[in-house]
Amino acid sequence: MELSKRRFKEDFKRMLTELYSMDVPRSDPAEQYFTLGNLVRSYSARNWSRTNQHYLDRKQKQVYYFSMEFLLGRMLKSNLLNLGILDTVRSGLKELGIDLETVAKVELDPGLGNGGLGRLAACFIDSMATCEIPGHGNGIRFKYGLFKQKFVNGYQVELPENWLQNGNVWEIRRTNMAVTVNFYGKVWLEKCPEGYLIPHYENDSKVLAVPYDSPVIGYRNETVNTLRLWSAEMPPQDESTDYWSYIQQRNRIESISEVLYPDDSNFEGRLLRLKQEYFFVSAGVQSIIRHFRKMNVRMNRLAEKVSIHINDTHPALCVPELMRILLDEEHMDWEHAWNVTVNVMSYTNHTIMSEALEKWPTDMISTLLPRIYQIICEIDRRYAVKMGALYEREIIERTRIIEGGHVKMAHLAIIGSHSINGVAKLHTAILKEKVLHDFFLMYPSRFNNKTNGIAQRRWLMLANEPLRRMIDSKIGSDWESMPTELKMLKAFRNDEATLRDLAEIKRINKERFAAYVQQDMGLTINPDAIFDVQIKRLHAYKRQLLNLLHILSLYFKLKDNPAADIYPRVFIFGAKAAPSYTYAKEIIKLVNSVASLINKDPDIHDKLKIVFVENYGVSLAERIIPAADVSEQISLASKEASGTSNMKLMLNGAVTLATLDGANVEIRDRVGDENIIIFGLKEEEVYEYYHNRSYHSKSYYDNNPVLRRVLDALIDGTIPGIEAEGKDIFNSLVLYGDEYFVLKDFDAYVLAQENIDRLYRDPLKWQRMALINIADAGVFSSDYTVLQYATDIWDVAAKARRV
Ligand code: 26V
Repeated sequence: MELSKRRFKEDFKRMLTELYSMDVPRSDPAEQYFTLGNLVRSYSARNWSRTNQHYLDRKQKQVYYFSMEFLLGRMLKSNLLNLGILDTVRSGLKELGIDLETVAKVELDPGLGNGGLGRLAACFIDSMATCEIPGHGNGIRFKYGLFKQKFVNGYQVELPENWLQNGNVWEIRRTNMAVTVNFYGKVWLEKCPEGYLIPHYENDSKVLAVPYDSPVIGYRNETVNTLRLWSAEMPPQDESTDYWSYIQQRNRIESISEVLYPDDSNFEGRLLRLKQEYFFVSAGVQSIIRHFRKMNVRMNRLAEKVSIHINDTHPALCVPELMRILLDEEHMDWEHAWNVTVNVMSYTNHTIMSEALEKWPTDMISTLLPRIYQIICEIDRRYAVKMGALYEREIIERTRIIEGGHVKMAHLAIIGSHSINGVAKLHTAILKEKVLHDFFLMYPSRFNNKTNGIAQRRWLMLANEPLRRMIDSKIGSDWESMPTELKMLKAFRNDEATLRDLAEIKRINKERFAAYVQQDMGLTINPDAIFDVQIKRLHAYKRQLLNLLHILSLYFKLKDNPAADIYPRVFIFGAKAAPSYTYAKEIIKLVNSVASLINKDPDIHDKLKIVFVENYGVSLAERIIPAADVSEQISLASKEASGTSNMKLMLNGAVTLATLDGANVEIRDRVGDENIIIFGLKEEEVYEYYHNRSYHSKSYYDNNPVLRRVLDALIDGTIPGIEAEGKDIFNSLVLYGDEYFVLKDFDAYVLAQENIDRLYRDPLKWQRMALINIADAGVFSSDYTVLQYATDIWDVAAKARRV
């Protein structure tokens, strides 16, 4: 938008007076933040309503991205950037004596997600608005986001994250668009005079779903899409309701949108979680249908106008919910309704970890959602009949939705969708060949790959302004809307001045992070050291342990020979563990204990430091990623569906140290073997070991003296404070089979790390690698990813210029 500095300052002062009866000199950062937020909203208001009107007038097909999680991060600067007024506002505020950074920090980071899946959803809605795809987010307005992590004596402690405590400037409560969601009760079908079967409900319990809409502002265009998050409330009561039972019932209802479940690794069949899933699915689908009716198009053409995307299986109940509406409210016959439903739905799989797959007990679903359960049974029955005529019985048994007293949500999503995608080439291949092979045989054309992406606006333009300026000065700013243009940077691969600039920028970012660590943790780190970064959820398959065992091996090397030639390193970890995931929490304690041992050891000087940041999330990622030299992507091959921090780190000039897993494979294909460090078992080898049961971790302990010494340190008192944890971890690796091949990959990892040490000593060579990584990161923009979804899956129009 066009905005002069003068007008901005006037607007700002006026808004500050209107909202707070306050003038600039006396106002505090919180007042300034809310003033600015309101101003941004008012600037985007007209385009928001125009966008909606435009979609409706042209009856354009709409995409609804259903996701339990949207891990947005702070929105102030992102919205200013997308409106094209970041610089004007920053300098206008400066003239008023206000620092934008101070103001931006007032915003509480809305952590409405666990990790990759939720952050992907946030990048996608940003990219859909930017690419002018009519696409909106649909989710839950959790009162509490993912827990706040504290370390107490090295242990993770979880605290509530009350992100709404000061209000949320971005949202609009739309009471008039509330819908009712039904739970429990009895249901039976009766034939009505027109011949339809009509469901009758008795004793059901109703929840009011109230939408809160936030604008999703496209980058420098006129598109403003919507993120709709639902809040559970008590429906209006009649006067006879008893006061105390009212309060009790209200608490029960409001608990539905109270808190995000923090387990991304282990499925637990919690009733409240099932309520959450149906709650936002039913509210979302109902509101879509309500909106669709305004278009005056017949319901059997729904799929021409609406696409619903199921982000992982959490919203898989979209399938029976849409069926319910089409059958019970629109009186469509089953075949037509099913045809419409399958054409509307598409599904993304985000994990092959079997323990994360959702399986709900049938009695839980039938009690909580009686009508939905009937419909699921009928979908399952018809599936078995139809496919039973074509395929062997075993295949049908393995692929049915209801089996062994459970409803398998992935099967429901697959059978009910016209498209099923994985999130990186390797992941999709594993789905087709292994995990979902039966389904692939039956529905080969439904399967497709959509490699994940990231929003370069947040992860480069906002997080790394020095780098953005440098890139602009070298190749202009076209890359900002066409990220593959970053490849033009390669023209500078042998330009020493550019490579030195790049080093200088990295240095500035490292100093900035070091200052934060000093201030926040009281820990001094040396910006000349290699900053080696592993930031992601704590999970055994991601192998933070492998990283730690290597650190211990360096530690012992230095203890034996303080003069050993090790390039100084700062190892940076950021990770939350699911509160019930004991093993992951033990690893946190171990890393913290090793950190306090090494960081305090005078023999080590400045050669090794470990920084384990507390409460890793989007805001911390924005500080750490620009300061990273090395990106640790060391999951056991086949286990990480894609990874997205790998993309963010390469975009900021870190060199990737990786196994051939997830999107690392595609990163390698882009940058070439010279610009990435690959090590470790390959996916086929992992499957071969599984197949032959031929991996025996203990022999690595027995036969490798370096490894043995490192592992013994877990149990011999070398590391203070980890008795129980050290023993459990030692046992899991040495005695209980080492499920994720940590010991097997140890040597290869150590060699790869030695290679990093060597490469880093040649600054120009290193910076050239960094440059190539930045230049090749453009394809991993989520702009391209959503455009592929738009064309291949959703069949919606996008803005041609960006293709
Ligand atoms: C799963 C569950 C299961 C139990 C209940 C709570 C809960 C919450 C979240 C999840 C999601 C786990 C799957 C996930 O986050 N996958 C990650 O998705 C990223 C985006 O596609 C991908 O880059 C990561 O490799 C993948 O681990």
